[in-house]
Amino acid sequence: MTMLDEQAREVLRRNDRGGYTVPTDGLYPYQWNWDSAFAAWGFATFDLPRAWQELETLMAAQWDDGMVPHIIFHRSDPGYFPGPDVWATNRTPATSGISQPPVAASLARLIWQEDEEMGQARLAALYPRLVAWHRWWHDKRCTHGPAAITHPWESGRDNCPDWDIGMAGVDSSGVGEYTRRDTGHVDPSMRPSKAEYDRYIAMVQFGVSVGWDQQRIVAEGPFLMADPGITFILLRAHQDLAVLGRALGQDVSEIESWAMELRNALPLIWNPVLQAYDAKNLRTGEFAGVLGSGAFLAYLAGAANPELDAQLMRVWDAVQYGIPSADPEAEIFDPRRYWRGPAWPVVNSLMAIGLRDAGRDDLVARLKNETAELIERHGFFEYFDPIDATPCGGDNFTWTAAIWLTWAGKDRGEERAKGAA
Ligand code: 9WN
Repeated sequence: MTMLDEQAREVLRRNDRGGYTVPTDGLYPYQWNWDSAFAAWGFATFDLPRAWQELETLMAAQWDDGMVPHIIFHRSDPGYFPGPDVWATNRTPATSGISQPPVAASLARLIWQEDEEMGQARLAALYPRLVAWHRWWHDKRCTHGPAAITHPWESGRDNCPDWDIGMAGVDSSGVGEYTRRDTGHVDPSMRPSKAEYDRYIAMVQFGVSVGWDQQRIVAEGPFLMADPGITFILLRAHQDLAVLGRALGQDVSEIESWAMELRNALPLIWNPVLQAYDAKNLRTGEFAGVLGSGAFLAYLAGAANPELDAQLMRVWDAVQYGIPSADPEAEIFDPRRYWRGPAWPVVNSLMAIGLRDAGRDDLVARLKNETAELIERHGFFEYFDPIDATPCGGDNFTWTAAIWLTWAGKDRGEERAKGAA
């Protein structure tokens, strides 16, 4: 075990709040949905029971309609805004009112593969909840075909340029006064702008005003966009969930039909002008017209094509450390601002799974090497500038540590020795 492996474990242990892990101390003091799934994957490299527990505390917060919220506010903390009082979902424990990328089934499958015998019972207990969550995505959010989001935070790629056209239509004039906390923890120039935050809060206020009624949010809410990122993550997760279901002796035909429907909907998010998958404003039918990491998650769902391959190589070759979250040759590119250009180790790890399945071992090796270098040079930061490797956002970040343990840092010693020989 290397020193970085030990440090990565330490990051997970230190961010452990007893059954759940915070993304990082200070900036994000609660349990976040997809962060927790990655944390579980990380724990699985050295503490399998703790890995299952992370997924259990996440899925225990599931709503009656199947939705798994994006934040679970186990203990109130004034260091984060918007907190439980702003979301006002009237749940115990308190939660936000939106969801996040459904990576849990895919990562549960990877964890279970490490723990087939002992993990079977824990998987069996989680399985119905995972199915209910996937059904929620299918029934409530795939009504237009691809997966739709009702708030940019649902995408996990919060302020990426994909959402700009949808955000432009959000009226934030009545949002009122509030104090942000995020800009007190990290460099404000890296965080979303005040105008963006006003709109984020206006969307939360709309959810509160309709009692978080999904049907009304989808039909009348201020924002509804098709997200290529979630579409591909969900498609992959449906397939992984079906594998888990079969292993548990369940009938998975319903899950298979969701996957088939979603795959058939992919042409709806292919933008022929952009020559790539693209986000779409479902209120107007307009494409976002920007290329970002959501499109490249197509690899995860086995949905890439030669045009997308060419785009991937173009944006990747334009930076030193892949894969940028937005097109470096586009005007909107901002290498250090959340999701508007930086490289995110956690997204790289998902793409690597897809590239590996596509037999692109050369690209997987390159991506792994570049991701590992970022972490070796600067530590477990939330994300990085893809041009000069500047570490950005929060430090001692759970998902970056998890990615080190599960992928980027795996066999790193031997690989470096081979490279030097
Ligand atoms: C809002 C926790 C989360 C991640 C998201 C990331 C950021 C929150 C924020 O942090 O979002 O959910 O306040 O900026 O964009 O992907 O899950 O790490």
